[in-house]
Amino acid sequence: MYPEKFRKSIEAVEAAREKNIAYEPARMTAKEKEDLLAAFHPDYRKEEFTELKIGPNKGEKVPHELAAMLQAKSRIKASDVDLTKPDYDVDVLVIGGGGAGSSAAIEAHEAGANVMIVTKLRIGDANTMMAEGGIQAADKPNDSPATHFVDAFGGGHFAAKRELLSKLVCDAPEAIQWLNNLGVEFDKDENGVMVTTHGGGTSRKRMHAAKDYSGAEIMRTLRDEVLNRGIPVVDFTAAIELILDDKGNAAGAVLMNMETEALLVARAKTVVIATGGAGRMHYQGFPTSNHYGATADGLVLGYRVGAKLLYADTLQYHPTGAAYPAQIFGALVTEKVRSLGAKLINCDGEVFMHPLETRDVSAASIIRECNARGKGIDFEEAHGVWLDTPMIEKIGGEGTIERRIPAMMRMFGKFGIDIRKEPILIYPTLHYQNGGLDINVNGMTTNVQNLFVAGEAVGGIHGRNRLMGNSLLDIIVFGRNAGQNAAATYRNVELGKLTLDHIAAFEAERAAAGIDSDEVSPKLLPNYTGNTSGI
Ligand code: MEZ
Repeated sequence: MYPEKFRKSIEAVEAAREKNIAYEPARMTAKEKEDLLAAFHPDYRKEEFTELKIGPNKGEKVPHELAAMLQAKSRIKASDVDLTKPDYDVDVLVIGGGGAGSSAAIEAHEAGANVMIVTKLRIGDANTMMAEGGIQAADKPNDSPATHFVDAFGGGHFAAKRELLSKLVCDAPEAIQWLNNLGVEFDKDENGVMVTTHGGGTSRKRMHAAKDYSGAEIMRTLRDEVLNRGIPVVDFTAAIELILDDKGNAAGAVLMNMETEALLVARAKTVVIATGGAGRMHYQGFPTSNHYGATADGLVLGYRVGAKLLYADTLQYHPTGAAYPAQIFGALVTEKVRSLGAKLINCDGEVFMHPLETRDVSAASIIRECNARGKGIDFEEAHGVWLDTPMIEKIGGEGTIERRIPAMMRMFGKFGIDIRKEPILIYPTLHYQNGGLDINVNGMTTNVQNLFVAGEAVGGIHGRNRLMGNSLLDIIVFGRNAGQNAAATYRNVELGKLTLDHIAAFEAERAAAGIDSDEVSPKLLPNYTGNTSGI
């Protein structure tokens, strides 16, 4: 239920609805996009970034909050654990129990490796679970991986590592079949053909979905597969430091029981970091669509042993986070809502942009509408612009919302907002880290041997902006890839003596750079105590 004072603006949206449905807003030119991003996208706010003083990316800019974690102290000293008596001894250690970690574990297991998953929460507590709108794959007759590549490369500002993006799009059709065979219930028509839609920046309809809970459906299936195979999952246990051997290669991790804080040692011939994203870092004070554990842990673990980061200065703000009511502030309002026809409308009932521009451009455009043009809804309770969901029913026919985006209908329905009849208020929300650890096409970090990375902790697959549905795709393609390659690698690994010498070396670097903060990392969980801002 909206407060009475929102009414006047809602009436303006209603009055203009028919006209706005018919109106086809122009796409922005490349120059218009560039200028818009420079002026309004949060990645361009210089004061929100700082130069790293130590580590492999010394001199590069990252958000203040990330710099604090990357340059923080370890949670332990080397003498806190006995590396000669490992609690676990495996071929492949997967850190993270989301979609990427599960896919890696399944493939490593399939290849005969002794694999174990360790996760600080439970298997499935991950951004995968939160993904709604779908997963891209060019598997229709009018589409091709080459077209998919062109869309994603342009959408990412031509910055993606070509070989990674190429693998992503070429392996996509097979990834969909793999998921389908595992039991993912994709939306299909009466002939059993998968239904696909557009996303922002896609030139073909290639978004495969399970209604608007695609990630939950994929995660459910992967989790079942992990458990059915009997792959050990050590939950509520965080990796807090990587272990190297005396050759400088990855050789396991120090683990911490989240309840008792007891330390454990996992020795491994290969390690896969699949720790996910960073929304709970709340960069620049933004709310987030991410799950509770998204605190950039993998980036910290990798960085401290010398693994390089790529594009850690670029984040994705999903254009449509829920802005009202407060209980769901920042929650994801899937891009599929716009794919199905809903347009973004300002407080005067005007369409101010094409609804399917790429995400960075859409977010910047919404921020401009609210902050520079004074055309946002701006009340004490909330600010943002309208997403005119009733358009969907008018375009697709009665029942479209319930059939295609039932979770969205339910989320708002709980607060007395019937999205079939009333628009919803949205504002950008922190959604995805475009940057992460730098890998080669085998999924191994470019400079630490036997250390693999998959999923949102990787940088460079999407360049400086990711298109919708390419993240669910990358967790599958690069999760499987990491698992397969870790399994192929471990057979030739002869582990040397395990060491945590890098902790003291990092501490010395901190001291030499004059860093004396007492903060420790990885962060593991957000700290909301004493925070009055609501995030
Ligand atoms: O890829 C995503 O981030 C995604 C599918 C999100 C969404 O809008 O549903």
